[in-house]
Amino acid sequence: NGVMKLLYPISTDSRTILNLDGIWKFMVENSEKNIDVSHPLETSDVMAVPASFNDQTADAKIRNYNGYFWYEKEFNIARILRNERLVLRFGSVTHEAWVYVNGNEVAHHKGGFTPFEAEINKELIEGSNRVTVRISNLLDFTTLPVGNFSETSDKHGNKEYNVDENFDFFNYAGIHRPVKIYSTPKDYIDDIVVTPEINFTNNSANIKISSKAVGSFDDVKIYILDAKKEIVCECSGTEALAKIDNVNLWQPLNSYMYTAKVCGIKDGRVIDVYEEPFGVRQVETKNGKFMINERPFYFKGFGKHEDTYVNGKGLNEAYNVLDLNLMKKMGANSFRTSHYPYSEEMMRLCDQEGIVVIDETPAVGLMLSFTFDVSAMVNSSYEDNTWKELNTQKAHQQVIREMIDRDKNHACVVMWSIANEAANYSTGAKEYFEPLFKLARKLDPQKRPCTYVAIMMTTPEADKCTDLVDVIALNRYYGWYMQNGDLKTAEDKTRNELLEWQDRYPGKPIMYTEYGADTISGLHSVYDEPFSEEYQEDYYKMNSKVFDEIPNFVGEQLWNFADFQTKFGINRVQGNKKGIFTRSREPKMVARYLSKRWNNIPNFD
Ligand code: BDP
Repeated sequence: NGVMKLLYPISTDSRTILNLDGIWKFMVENSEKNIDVSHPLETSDVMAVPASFNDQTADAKIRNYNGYFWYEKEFNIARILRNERLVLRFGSVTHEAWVYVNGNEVAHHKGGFTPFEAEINKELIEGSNRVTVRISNLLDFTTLPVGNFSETSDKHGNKEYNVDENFDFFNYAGIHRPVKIYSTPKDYIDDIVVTPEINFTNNSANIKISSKAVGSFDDVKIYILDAKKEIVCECSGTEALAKIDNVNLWQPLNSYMYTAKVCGIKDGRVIDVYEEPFGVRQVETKNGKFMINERPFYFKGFGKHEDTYVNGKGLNEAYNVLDLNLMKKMGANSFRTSHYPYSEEMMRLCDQEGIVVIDETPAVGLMLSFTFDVSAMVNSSYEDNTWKELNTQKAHQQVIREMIDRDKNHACVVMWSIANEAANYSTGAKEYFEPLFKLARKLDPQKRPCTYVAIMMTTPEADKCTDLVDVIALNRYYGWYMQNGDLKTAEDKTRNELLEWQDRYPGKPIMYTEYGADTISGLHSVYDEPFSEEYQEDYYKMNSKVFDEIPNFVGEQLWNFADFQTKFGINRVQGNKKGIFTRSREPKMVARYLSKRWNNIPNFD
């Protein structure tokens, strides 16, 4: 029941997959009517899965609904599979889910961006089966992301829930990622941890492969396959060590993927087989540089969202492929999974394509008061009560655990982002973040660098926890939210701040994880006014110029790859318009400038 270490479902000689994606029944919960899970849902509404429900409806009430809602689907299991272990798995359900099979609860999971699963053999019956999911999209001060929650009642006295997002993206919800039933034998491989260690002088690598098996195997045998699926070497045991000579490294935009084929063996027979892809690469920070395979890497790319028309935050693989192709065409090499872990399908694609990823938790909105006035914050005892009023520590530990559990073997992941724009300037921030960084560093078998992404007001003087981060990752909007329209002053501010960071922390690499300007595609101005395509281009040119002057500056990830949906607000015209591409991925004018710039900056210094 609930969370486990989760291998991505694949089919092998010992495993198969049934796909439950498609059309599901849908209904919002109505407090007047009790829902009896022992009977099929009484509704004629439907929703496609995987996708958010919000943009599939023509009903404004459903589109903006906050509360509990239900999905249901019927399925059959062929007799031939009944003796296998059968696991029902959700790639993600946003934000909390209770899962029933034929009316019996099999799983409960809170957290909208990580997978969960349950064995369902006991609940299955002959003939038609029913999977029912109750979902909540509510957010409050205990959840991640953080939402401002309130309860009211309608004119009949029925409860109504309100969630005001404490963050800048629409609170899309539903069954966002694939739903599968996969089979394994009764004795099975449960988890695989791959830790490569490169010997650069003789061009070889030691690969540590720890496998966790459930049930009894006499032995675990591992074959390392190269990209052509030919055996490179073999080893055995639950703690195995493989040595690859003449190793092909995983490099940014030059991916090479190996496979660890792990076989559980009993009485001389292979009972379970699992194939885990992995890349061989090393990351570390050193002397103000971000090193990949012992060379100083320069991040070029984006903060993104999982956000497309109609699908909302639901998996959209065509857009994933297009987005990576647009990135490569622009000379970008990386992105951040702002502001939550992205689909496993996207992570596997990035491994394959050599796209470098900063993997971020859903910790966004950890800031309860907002002002651009930093003058008070430089006081070391400044306190805005965020860390007294929020109660997210438990959820935060869980999302770190689940993100690292899921993504630990991905070569594309080079850094963990523990949070986006928290109140790091407020008293209590250090006490809040210290255990979280410790946890992430303990859990990650590859010991990747860790950071948090720091909001504007966290200047070098105001930030209370910079010593926790391996990379100083800054979100800065000089020339947009501040000095709007005045790029000359913005340039001075940008330069002064970056130089100050470098002065104070000469050993730490510095990068921008956000900078951008809202731009309405097609809006032009001879006066370079804000919101015009001309202003966006000038804004980026100004920033580029300063970046190139700072020796410890290791990367630029702008905000945002594409326009995206947000809640309504007077600062948002049909969403956030800071995209370099529109929401449908048409380039704005600035794409040409950036593309030229990035295609001329090598991936390594
Ligand atoms: C930052 C946030 C990001 C917003 C962006 C903006 O990290 O989610 O979308 O600024 O305002 O505060 O465009």
